[in-house]
Amino acid sequence: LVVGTTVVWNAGSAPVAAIAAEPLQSVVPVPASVQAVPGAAHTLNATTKIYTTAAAHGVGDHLAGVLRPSTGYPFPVEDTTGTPADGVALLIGGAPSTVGDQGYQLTVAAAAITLRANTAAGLFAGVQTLRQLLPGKVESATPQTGPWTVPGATITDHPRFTHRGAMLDVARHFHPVATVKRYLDQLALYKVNYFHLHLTDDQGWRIVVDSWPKLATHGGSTQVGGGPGGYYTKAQYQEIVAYAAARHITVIPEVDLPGHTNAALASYAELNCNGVAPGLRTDIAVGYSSLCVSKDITYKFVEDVIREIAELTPGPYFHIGGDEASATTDQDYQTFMNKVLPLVAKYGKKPMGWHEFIKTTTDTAAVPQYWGTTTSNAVVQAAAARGAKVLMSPANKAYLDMKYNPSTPLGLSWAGMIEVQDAYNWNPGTHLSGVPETAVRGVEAPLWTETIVTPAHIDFMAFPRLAAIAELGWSPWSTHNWDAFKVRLGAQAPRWTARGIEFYRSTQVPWD
Ligand code: TNX
Repeated sequence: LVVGTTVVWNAGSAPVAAIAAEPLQSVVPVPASVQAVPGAAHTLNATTKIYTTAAAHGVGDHLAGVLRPSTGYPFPVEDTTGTPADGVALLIGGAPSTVGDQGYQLTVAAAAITLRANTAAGLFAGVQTLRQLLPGKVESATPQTGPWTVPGATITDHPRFTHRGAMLDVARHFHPVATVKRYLDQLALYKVNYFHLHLTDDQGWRIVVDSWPKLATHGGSTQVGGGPGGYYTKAQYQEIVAYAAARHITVIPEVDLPGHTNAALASYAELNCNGVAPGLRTDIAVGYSSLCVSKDITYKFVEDVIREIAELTPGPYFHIGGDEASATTDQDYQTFMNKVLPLVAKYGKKPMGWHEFIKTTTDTAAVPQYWGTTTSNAVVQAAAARGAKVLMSPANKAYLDMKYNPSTPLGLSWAGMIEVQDAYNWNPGTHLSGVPETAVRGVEAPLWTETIVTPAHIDFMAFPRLAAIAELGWSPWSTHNWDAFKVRLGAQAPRWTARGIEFYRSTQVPWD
């Protein structure tokens, strides 16, 4: 039996080990190496302590926060400088160098559980694996009955790609802070480490910009379908950034430019070439709006917006959109990006954008996000050849807003139907011709929200496909196997149910 990249059981011990160690086979994303250690299971109890290296105290608090509600145990978190002989130890240092700066080594023995990593981020990833080695009901918000037994094992793990992302569109339908936090909690469990927040679009502007206050108060006052919309105050945006950071997730803010800007154009007449503000829009058309490339005030506006949002954003990236600018001429698009990309750098950020924008720059630090539906793209290929790193979000594979099948009640279908197996069966490292694995930064699963209104809608579209994309981003390609994956995925069901995640019960998956 092969789990991860390591052969674990010999035939003689198979029946017993298979029962005792079953959770070892169901971790998503599958770890690089899993070795069962029969007889070394560890059971958490009311006296179990969590010990941490001081610099990882926050990871210890996170683990305790996961375990306390369902177990009812106190799980005190104590700093340590040694190697504790009991409890759960989260230690920075002593991990094999192969785990790098995001991986970890988890050792489960009868006396103690020891997690080692080179960074707090690595420990955090290891904690997500540990969670999944416990029964799914550990995710419950209310006390459950144990035993809380973790199978004996040594797991050595690190990600395939540095960037595992998810995007939420809060512009088409506004999603309040509580909904975003709920999604961040779900993302963390699958080792997603970047959260792309699509803050502005034709139908809504969702963040306060002090120097342009009507963006939020007017531009944020409606949404698709005509509901009341909404926006984040700066404090609320910072609350999201901090909540993400506590889960080792970096926020990438997106201000979509120069198209997808009707909400801004409706808020300030002077941003329009004709000086007339259009009305707010609540339909789902695309490609009709553009900032006025020839006006100086456009760049004052863009600079103010970038400066104010960059100031609130500790992460290194600022996403400038750049997609579907059909109302902007090619020359204007180039002119616009020539002025705007340096502004991103001026405020200390690296530009990321939907892949079209990469034709306007040779800066190899700029990150094109591929969202096309074909397997070759000349502009992206040329960027990769120059040394740019591509973020892969092919719409016909990675878009969480596409319907699963023709009877899916939510979602769009312009890029096709995406069943769970479709979401899983592609290789980010070979998908685009001329964009080899070494030119791929990672993967992102975007969730556009033209039809997505509630947290339950997010759950239904993201689960189970988010888990498939997360595994493509984390697990070594050598582990890629649909028949094995669908069983691991099916084993997530009790976990999702315990968390209140209303997932799509695809008939492709043998749900537990
Ligand atoms: C295309 S993909 C868009 C979005 C829509 C999405 C709907 C991309 C970069 N732009 O504006 O919301 O399709 O699936």
